[in-house]
Amino acid sequence: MSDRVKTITMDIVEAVRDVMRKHDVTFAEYRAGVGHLIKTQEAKEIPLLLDVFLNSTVVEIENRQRDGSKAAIQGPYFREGAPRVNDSLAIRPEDEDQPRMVMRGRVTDLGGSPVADAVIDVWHSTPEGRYSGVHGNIPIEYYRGKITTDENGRYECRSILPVPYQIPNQGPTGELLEKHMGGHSWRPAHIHYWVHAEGMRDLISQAYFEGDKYIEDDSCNGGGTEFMVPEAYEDGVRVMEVDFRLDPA
Ligand code: MBD
Ligand code: FE
Repeated sequence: MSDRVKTITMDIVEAVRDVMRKHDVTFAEYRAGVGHLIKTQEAKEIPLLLDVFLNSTVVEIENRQRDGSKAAIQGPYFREGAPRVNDSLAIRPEDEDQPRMVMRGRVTDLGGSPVADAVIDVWHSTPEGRYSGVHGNIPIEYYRGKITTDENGRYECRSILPVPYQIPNQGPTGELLEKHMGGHSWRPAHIHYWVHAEGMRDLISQAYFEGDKYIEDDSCNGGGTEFMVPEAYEDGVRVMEVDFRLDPA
């Protein structure tokens, strides 16, 4: 028995009841809502549906307790067990011609001292906006990896350049956003990060690319320009310089 589970569950139920009363929800509408959830379950989109609407709220709560770099939404497509990588993520043979980026930066503590041996899980989508190990049968080793910081807290790793990204919109989540709510299902192109280091608080973050029109019109409420990286190139390769300042554990 958990008081917290009980209290939060009852508060959720009461909040939903208030909404139903406010809008005089009918039995038919109630049944339609249940039907939508059943479809979402059948399409395995419950993580997607919840993250579209609620992931950003967990982030907001978590960020009240952080003095260092702020967290960003994680999305539903992190997977355990990505390979350790050195200078590049694995690139699919069919993506060899895609433009490249280099991800680099420094991990420090709140005082600015380097954090060596931090492990940064990075993951991003394919050019068609799909994630390995999740969609279709893209092998999980592509566009995911664990990068380790050196003795100066620095990391550097290459990959292809992500592009603006549409969350899977052929299922019930897309139907809700587009057809029933008149919105869209786009997100800015993004890189996901999950930084782990001994004695430090984990940090889940993201980076966006300056110039992307979905940064401030994100179907997932992804934090906007706070996570935008200025446009810079080195030998024609987009440089994504992102530093992480970690709170203590
Ligand atoms: C994603 O790739 C994502 O990053 C988020 C936040 C939601 C859905 C899909
Ligand atoms: Fe994502």
